[in-house]
Amino acid sequence: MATNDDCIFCKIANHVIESNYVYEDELVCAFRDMSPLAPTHVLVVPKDHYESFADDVPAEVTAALFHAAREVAKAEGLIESGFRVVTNAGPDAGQAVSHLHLHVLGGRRLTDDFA
Ligand code: DGP
Repeated sequence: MATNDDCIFCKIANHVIESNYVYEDELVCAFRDMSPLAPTHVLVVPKDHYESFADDVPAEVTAALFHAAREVAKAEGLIESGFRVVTNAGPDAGQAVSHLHLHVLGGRRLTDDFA
């Protein structure tokens, strides 16, 4: 697995285009969503390209994504108040960017739909 030259999240995850990063390790990075739906709305993405969580994502990448989501929640002060981790996969989920990403949302009372 590698990066996709046409993918915006590949470019952000590998610093070809810089963003507003809040976490980074060897496998994943996290940056603020450009259209936030909550006071904290951070995207956690792998550095390698996977279309969505429906892909054959290696277990170590899945673990790194969820580890990063928790680190983001800690750094944003959401552990006590609560937070949501969401991933959209495919058209029925409304996935807009075809690079696997977790949304980490918090900082307000979240409703029963996506956000
Ligand atoms: P989804 O529907 O799950 O594919 O959500 C994609 C999210 O990505 C959406 O909330 C907006 C965000 N987004 C799209 N392009 C960019 C970008 O170039 N930079 C940042 N920071 N966020 C982006």
